[in-house]
Amino acid sequence: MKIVKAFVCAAMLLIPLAAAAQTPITSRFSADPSPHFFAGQFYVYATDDASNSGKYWDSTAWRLYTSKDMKTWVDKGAPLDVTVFKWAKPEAKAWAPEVAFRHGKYFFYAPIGGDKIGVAVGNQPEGPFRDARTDALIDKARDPNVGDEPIDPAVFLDKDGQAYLLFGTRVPKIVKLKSDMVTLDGPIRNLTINGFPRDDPKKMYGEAPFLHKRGGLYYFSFSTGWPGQIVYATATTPLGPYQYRGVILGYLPISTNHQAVLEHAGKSWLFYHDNLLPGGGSHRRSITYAPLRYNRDGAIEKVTRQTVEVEP
Ligand code: FUB
Repeated sequence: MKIVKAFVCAAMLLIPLAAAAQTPITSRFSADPSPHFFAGQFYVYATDDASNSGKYWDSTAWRLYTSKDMKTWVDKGAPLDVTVFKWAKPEAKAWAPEVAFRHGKYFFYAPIGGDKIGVAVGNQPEGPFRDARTDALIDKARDPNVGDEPIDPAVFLDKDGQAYLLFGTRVPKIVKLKSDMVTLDGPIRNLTINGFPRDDPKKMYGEAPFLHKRGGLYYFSFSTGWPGQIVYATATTPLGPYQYRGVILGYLPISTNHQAVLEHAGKSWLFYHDNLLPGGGSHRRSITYAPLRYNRDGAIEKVTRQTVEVEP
């Protein structure tokens, strides 16, 4: 009995400790993190769930949070909103952003209205950003093979200098970018993922494509749907084909899951959104992160969502 009591006490002590590990970076509802280390500090660009209607993801501006130590985060407001793109409807929804640094400039890839991706450019990571073109970089009405929804842009800059833009729902899309980062270079291709587990029909590509490289291997991570798990596949070339490898993060109690990997100073983190703030939900998400660990064979260890797993 004493042993049982001791175990229960220890478990009770562990609960707040474990829950504390899953802390949102901001008390403002936000989602779809695009994390970076630029100019000596951490930057997270995000979809703004605090200014949406609460019934849909219909906010029209993106948010930025910065940190020097990944513990204390500063809300830098809205570095960009859809009105910067004169070709966009001012009420068009502003979804999962991406930012890339090249040639001393910061490129902001902005999915607008669910059918276009714009690109803005700035000299500082916090902006201001101006439209880098006079039209959308990706436009469902103009470009072949963009799929159902050209959203969720992610940029991967390989060591050989070739940049790639990934995007899309249901079928992952990849296209080369010219060195200027604002022009497509060649066709939009489908990205092939082989080896999904046959016994799980829910294991498919949904959205949130992200590409990073480690030890010569390309890691393609994504959400499997609505709701979705974050899973990954690997390949020896950026264009694939990719081989399914496993789950990084399980289902969350919200309808979406959207991740990005940040690597800095030999460390690796998975940023994603969750339901961690009071009053939260599928349209009121919160950004958090967890360490990302690899096994010797290059497999990614599954990230434990501790707030759920220690629940009695
Ligand atoms: O935030 C709006 C949409 O929800 C994103 O584009 C998707 O990735 C999902 O997180």
